[in-house]
Amino acid sequence: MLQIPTLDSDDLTAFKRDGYLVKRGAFSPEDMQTITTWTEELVAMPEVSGRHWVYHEKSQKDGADLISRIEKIAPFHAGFAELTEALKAPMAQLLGEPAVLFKEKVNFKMPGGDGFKPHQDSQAGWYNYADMFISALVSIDRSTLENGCLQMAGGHHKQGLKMAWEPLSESEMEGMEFVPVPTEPGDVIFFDSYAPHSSEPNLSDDIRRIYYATYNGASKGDHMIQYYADKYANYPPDIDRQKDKEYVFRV
Ligand SMILES: O=C(O)CCC(=O)C(=O)O
Ligand SMILES: [Fe+2]
Repeated sequence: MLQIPTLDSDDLTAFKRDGYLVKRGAFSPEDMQTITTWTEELVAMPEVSGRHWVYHEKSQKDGADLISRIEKIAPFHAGFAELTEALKAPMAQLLGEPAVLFKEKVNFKMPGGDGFKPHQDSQAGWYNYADMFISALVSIDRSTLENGCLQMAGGHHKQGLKMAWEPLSESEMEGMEFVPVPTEPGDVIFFDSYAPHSSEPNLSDDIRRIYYATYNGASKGDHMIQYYADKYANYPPDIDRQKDKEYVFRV
């Protein structure tokens, strides 16, 4: 059984103020060994239609094919399903009500994996489902500035949604300072779906795997099935793509 992370009142205060919270050592080294093994199992699972969703990218270093991301994991892996359960308690503390899972993924960011332009996660159409989500970032590997750790602009979540389906513009970013938040295995960053963040490509030689699980308050409903159905229609996993169609990652 994984340990259940618990937040204290200082954590809740920091989350309200900054729009994110770094909980160091939320999972023990033993739990992280287990989660790392699960992640290896996930990569080894056959990439077939109708299961977990695998997305690839071209290396920024040499154009080689890399796995960039695997989504929709917990329905097909009991270990990750347990992890989504373990995160519900701290999520409920932050949401002030029981937490319902919305979506989850692993961003692999292999050596050569690309970064992410500054954005708010709600910009990716999440506002169609609920007005507020919180994500937990579980650091599987160490993340550093060199391998593309998250960078957060604290305190700007209170301004709500900027332009949908576009990264943040220069004018929207005026007054924002993006600060690198390196993490060690077992650290968890909880962040609000309006908290601006970005990351650099991984030009180092180290893999940077991060698990993300996103939740909304139970009073806002259970949207996971509909979210995945809508996303499938617009941005299906690579295995289900039509050859002659172009799919654009927007935010
Ligand atoms: O994993 C990263 O570097 C950032 C990912 C991110 O912000 C996202 O997937 O929305
Ligand atoms: Fe994001």
